[in-house]
Amino acid sequence: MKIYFCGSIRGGRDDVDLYQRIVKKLQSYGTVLTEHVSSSELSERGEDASTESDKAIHDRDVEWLQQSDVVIAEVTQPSLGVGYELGRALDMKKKIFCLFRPSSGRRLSAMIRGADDGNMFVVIDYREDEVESILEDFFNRLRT
Ligand code: 6IA
Repeated sequence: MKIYFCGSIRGGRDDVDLYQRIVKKLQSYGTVLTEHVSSSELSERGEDASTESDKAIHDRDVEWLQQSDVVIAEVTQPSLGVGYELGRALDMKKKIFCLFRPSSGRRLSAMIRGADDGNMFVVIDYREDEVESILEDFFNRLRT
């Protein structure tokens, strides 16, 4: 299974440790195409000295999105890129699972919460300590 993971990069890297936990768990279910999203070397200001152009990043990510079987997004840290990916993925009719932590004190965008159709696009509120079990439930349900 090819898994596309979305998490904030230029939107802010506060949750990068959690992204690492998510990616590690996702790797037990398939190939994570966007493993770099959880890299602690990737900062919001681009201090990783990446030589890739924004166009190359965009085009490659859209290509990976097309190839993916499922899209998992951590949406607590607001990110334009993640919102854009989710809109594109919805249009591509991908199975989408968004994870949001109310304990952040934020309110999730209505354009993400309101896209939940209980089937192809699902948003779930969770606590950090339950992230692995939330993902287990999601993948178990996918198989049935
Ligand atoms: O707007 P954001 O940067 O927060 O968007 C984050 C989302 O867009 C992630 O889910 C990624 O899949 C995608 N994305 C954004 N920037 C990159 C990137 N390099 N490499 C790969 N995917 C990306 C950014 C380079 C830079 C900070 C050195």
